[in-house]
Amino acid sequence: MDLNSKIYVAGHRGLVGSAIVRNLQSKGYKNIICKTHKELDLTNQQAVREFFENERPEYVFLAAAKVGGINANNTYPADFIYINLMIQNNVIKAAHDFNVKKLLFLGSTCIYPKMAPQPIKEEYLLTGALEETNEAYAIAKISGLEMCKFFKRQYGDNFISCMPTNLYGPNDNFDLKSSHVLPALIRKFHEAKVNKNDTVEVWGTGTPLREFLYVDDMADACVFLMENYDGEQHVNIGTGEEVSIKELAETVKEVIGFEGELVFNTDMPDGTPRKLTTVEKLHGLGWNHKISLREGIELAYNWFLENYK
Ligand code: GFB
Repeated sequence: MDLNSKIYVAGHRGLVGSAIVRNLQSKGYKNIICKTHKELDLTNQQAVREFFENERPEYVFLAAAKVGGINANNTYPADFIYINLMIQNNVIKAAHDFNVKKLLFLGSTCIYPKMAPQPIKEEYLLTGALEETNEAYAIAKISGLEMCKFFKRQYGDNFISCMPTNLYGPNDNFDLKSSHVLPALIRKFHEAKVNKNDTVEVWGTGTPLREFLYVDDMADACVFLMENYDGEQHVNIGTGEEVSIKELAETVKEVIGFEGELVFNTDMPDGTPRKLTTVEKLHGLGWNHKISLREGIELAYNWFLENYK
C-alpha cells in the first residue's frame, strides 16, 4: 500500500473497523473509503458489486461482520451464520471480480476446536469439534478464511486472513445481552458503583481462561499484515497471555473502584474453557502488542466515561 492507495474499510464504525481507520490515518494513508450499513448493505450481492465497480478499491480490510458475545451467539446462531456468510461471499467475490490488489479477512480465535491443545497454533484449525455456543459464527469465519485461501490458490488473489483473540476498546458494544465480557463488566461495575449496589453479577463459574487484546493493537497488527504478509495460512493475532474471568472481573472492579462483591451466575454458560493463541508466527513476522491488559482496561473505561450514553 502507498499513502494514496484506495483503501476500503468494511465495518468502519465497529470496534475493529474504526480502529483500523484511526491506525491508517495515523500512518498518513489519505484515500480511505467507508460506507455505513445504511449506504451499503453488504448482504446484498448486487449492491456490493455496484460499489466495487464504481469505487474500484485497491485494498480491502473486511472487518464488517455480525459479532457478539457468548449469549448473542448462543441465542441467534442462524443470524450469525447467514449474515456473516453473505457478507464474506459478496465482498470476497467482488474483490476478485474487480481486481482488488489485496484483501485482509478478519476472523476470530473461536474458529479453533473447543479442546484444541493450548496455546493454539494456526495448524490446529479443523482438527476437532467446535465450541457449541459459537459454532455458527465459527463455521462462517472458517468458511471465509478458507475462501480466501482457495481464491489465492486457484486465481492467485492476494487475499490473506487473520484470527484475532478477544478484543476490546473504543466503539465497543456495551449492551449487556449481546456484548463480550470485558465491555459488559466495565458497564456492570460502573453502574453498580454509581448506583451504590452491593454486588455485580458475573456469568458462569469465573474459571474459563481468556486472552484479551486492546483494539488499537489489533488494528496496528492488521495494517502490519496488509503491508508485510502474503502467505496462504491465516495468522493469529493476540498477546499470548491469558487470565481467568474471575481475575479479569477483579481487575475491572479495581480499575473502576467498585467496593462490593462478585456474584457468579452459573445458569449462564462458561463457553470454551480456554482459547489462548500462539502468536509466534506474528512475532516472527516482526509485530508485538504494546498495550497491557490493565492499561487497556483503563483506556477502555475512560472511553466509556466520555462516550457512553
Ligand atoms: O466474551 P464472551 O461473551 O465470549 O464470554 P467468548 C467470555 C466468558 O466471560 C464466558 C463470561 O465464560 C462468559 O460466561 N462472562 C462473565 C461474561 N460475565 C459476562 C458478561 O456479563 N457478559 C459476557 N458476554 N460474558 C466469544 C464468541 O466467546 O468470543 C464469539 O462467542 C467471538 O464468537 C468472541 O469469537 C471473540 O470469549 O466465550
